[in-house]
Amino acid sequence: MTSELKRSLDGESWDRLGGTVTVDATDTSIITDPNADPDNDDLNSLLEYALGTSPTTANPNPFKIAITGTSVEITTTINQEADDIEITLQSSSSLTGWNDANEDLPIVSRINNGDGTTTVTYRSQPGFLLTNDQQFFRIKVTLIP
Ligand SMILES: [Ca+2]
Ligand SMILES: [Ca+2]
Repeated sequence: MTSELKRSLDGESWDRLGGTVTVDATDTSIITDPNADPDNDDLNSLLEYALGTSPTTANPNPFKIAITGTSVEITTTINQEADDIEITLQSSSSLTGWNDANEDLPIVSRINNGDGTTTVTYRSQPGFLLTNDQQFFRIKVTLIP
């Protein structure tokens, strides 16, 4: 993966550049690496772009897991304008292998937050926890070439 993200000064938008990274000259918080985490909030800049959070302001991780009875619900924000990435919810029972979780946890709602992000909710069927004693979840973000 190469650095392909540009962040505008207003913090609102990113633009895809052809394999290079630039930032506005007056922006001192240079974003040069999608794997970097300049605000130290444990979200790298690619994730921040995908989730619609600021790469230069530490923010709580928007990826949340909740349990209701025997059902699992996962919510996250997604950057509506990021059309050059693919976001996949994945699960694992042992952290050694990951599977797409689309079938187990389909998207049940999308709420437009009015700020360029959408809150997406994934939810399992009731009983999911009865058949899966241990599950880990992650959001996988891939830059589309
Ligand atoms: Ca960060
Ligand atoms: Ca951040």
